[in-house]
Amino acid sequence: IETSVKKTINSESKTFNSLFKMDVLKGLSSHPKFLSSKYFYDKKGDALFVKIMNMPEYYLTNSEYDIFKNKTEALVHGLDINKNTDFDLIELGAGDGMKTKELLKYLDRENYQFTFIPVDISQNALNNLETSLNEELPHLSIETKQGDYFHVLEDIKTLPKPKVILFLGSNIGNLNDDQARKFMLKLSNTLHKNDKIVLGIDLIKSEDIVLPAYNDEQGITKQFNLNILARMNRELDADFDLNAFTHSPKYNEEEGIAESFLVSKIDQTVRIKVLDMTFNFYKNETIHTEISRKYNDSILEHILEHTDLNVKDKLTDSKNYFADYILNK
Ligand code: AVJ
Repeated sequence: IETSVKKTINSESKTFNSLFKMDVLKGLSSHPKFLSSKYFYDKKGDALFVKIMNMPEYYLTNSEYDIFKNKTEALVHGLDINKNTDFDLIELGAGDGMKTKELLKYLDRENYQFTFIPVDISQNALNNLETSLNEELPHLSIETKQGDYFHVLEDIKTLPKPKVILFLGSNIGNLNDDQARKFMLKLSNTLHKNDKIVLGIDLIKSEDIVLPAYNDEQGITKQFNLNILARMNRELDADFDLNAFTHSPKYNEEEGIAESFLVSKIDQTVRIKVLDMTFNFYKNETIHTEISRKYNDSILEHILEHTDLNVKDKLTDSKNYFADYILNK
């Protein structure tokens, strides 16, 4: 394995690429098989996710946009920012910034002093965001940061100014509760007293609303899920036949947990050249690719239990589908 690992390292993302390899090896050697949803987001995956955010079934983005567009003043009020002090506005998983732009425009108009620091795993998404912000808000001070949330927190910790952290879009929902507790604890420990977090989470609701968001008519979510196989073909020289797998989303309404799987349609063997290995899939075998957790107040309390964070405010959209919580350290 060592030699083939070395051979394929590409200069741009050395560590990332070898992490991908190690994670694929681990996930496809496990029973049941799994792959991390963070690997959806390459250039193709980013574009598919933008399409997802624009689909009628994917209510999450519209609901949170409703809050950012129509409750901007309440949101900024909840953040308790002193207009005379410089602060850092850090967004974890910034994506295309559609919702955040509403907040940025407001802060800009009201003469708040701040630097916007969008963090994303995708350099491609950051480049697109920086370009569009330079056009729309030419005076905005921006510093992009590429990386995994967990790793980026180390850098954020050393920033001296007061901070507002945006963690929107129910991105936290890709973590299971145990991981979310650890993450929020780590996040809390990177903050100073009175720093704020805006945590956007999807609220538990019925299956007839949630499931279509992960199983749209046009099949965009299916392509998004399959992109993880396509990405292994591209980057790890694998030979996955995308037609030999189906997209299978599930939602448990009592727990409020949506999950996505890829299911092998047939008995098959796939070769991943870069790992110098083959993997067997039996008919109907699943690969778990994503969890999209939904929340309520008590689940959130449980996740924040051992942190120094307190819920200061809760803003919801007009349909009560989604909530942005303001947390105070
Ligand atoms: C970006 C993690 C919030 O789980 O709803 C959308 C990703 N996956 N459709 C979500 C996603 C399938 C999304 N998050």
